[in-house]
Amino acid sequence: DSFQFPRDGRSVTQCRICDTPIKAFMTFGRMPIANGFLTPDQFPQEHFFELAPAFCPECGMLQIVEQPAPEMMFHENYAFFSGTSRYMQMHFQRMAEQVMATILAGRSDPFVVELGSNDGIMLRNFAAKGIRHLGCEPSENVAAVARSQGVNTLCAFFGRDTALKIRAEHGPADVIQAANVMCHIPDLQGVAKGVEALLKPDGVLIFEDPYLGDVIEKTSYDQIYDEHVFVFSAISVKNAFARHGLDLVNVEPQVTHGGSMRYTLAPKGSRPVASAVEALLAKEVAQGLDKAATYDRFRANCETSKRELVALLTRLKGEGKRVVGYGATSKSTTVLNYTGIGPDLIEFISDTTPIKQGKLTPGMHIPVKPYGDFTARYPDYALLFAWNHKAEIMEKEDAFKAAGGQWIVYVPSVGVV
Ligand code: JHZ
Repeated sequence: DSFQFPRDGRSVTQCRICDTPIKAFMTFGRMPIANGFLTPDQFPQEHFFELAPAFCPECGMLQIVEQPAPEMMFHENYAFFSGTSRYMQMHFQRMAEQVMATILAGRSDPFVVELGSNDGIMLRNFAAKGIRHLGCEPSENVAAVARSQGVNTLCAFFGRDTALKIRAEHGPADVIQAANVMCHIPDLQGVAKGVEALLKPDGVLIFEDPYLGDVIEKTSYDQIYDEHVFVFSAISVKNAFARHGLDLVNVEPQVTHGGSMRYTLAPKGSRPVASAVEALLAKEVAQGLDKAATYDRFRANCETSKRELVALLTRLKGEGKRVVGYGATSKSTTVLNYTGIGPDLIEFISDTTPIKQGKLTPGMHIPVKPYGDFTARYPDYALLFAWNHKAEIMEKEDAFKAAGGQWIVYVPSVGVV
């Protein structure tokens, strides 16, 4: 048994969705809180848990065995602000426009609720059109930013109680949305019950998250960290929500976050099921997402990726090259702690988020510095931890290339580009 770390009581031996016994197919080892950027005086209190994914052979849900308590991850010092990417701002604007043009079209005084609304990056588009909306966001600091921009925000975790409270105050919702949030919530059943309580009979639930098919295809194992308790597929989403009277009625692939899927669900029988749903379910079976052997291959691919990244950085260090990280992402916490790459191999990580700057990365304690430190003295190599924002970043980093700088990537494989 590879589990050598104390549990905090939130680990499971049964699938969180269907109670089937599950067992981790690999371990990424000792892991800190992915967004737990810290100062040296906090080192003694740093929390670690074992990051180990498991696959449920019954309902197909990929999940981590142990997840730290939600309050350890989402609080008044939450470090991730959605608005840090300009492309993501455009993505959510388009998503909001699509919802307004389709589901909300012709409805009088519709009401939109978003779970995990962060700094209001999505809801501000509804607010700007005077549409009734409410964000439900447990991290007070990001919620405050949303409010300051005119986005109505309730600081709370979402479940049946919160849903009933919202309904009593605002009435039922036409649309409930969530982007990069649903896969964070261990009590998916509780969310489904909340949705049941809040949604109109002709309403829809729309959410998107990093997609398991992409994670497997690209060995993007860094999508697995404390906040991501689940990595969804159409198979697992369909099964999980069918238990709560919701049909999966549409699926739309997204390029965001390294490959995501947008799922639309509706009360049973209330809407036709798009042909894309059957097509994706068949594709997932062809890709083997429903088979345990697929995850054994994934583990082997992770081990190769780890070996190659450590070898590359070790070689560059031997050659006296300067290597700096680009984007102190949540994902990088898994990469750094799994590979054991620390400040000896990476001088610092550049990040535009003020709350992360001047701190050290969780676990491996690499300094995080403002973007200006990157441009002031370009390194020989920049390791692209924010690889999901590659298009946006490449567009603005011509000068780094022109100065002879090179990019190190590790998804879909380790290399220099
Ligand atoms: P980014 C977070 O994951 C956490 P992360 C969360 N669990 C989740 O699911 C996704 O978001 C949605 C910086 N940056 O988006 C900003 C630059 O410095 O990959 C961010 O700190 N320069 C909720 O943390 C980080 O990189 C830039 O030009 O993995 C990107 O983080 C850009 C574009 C970003 O999410």
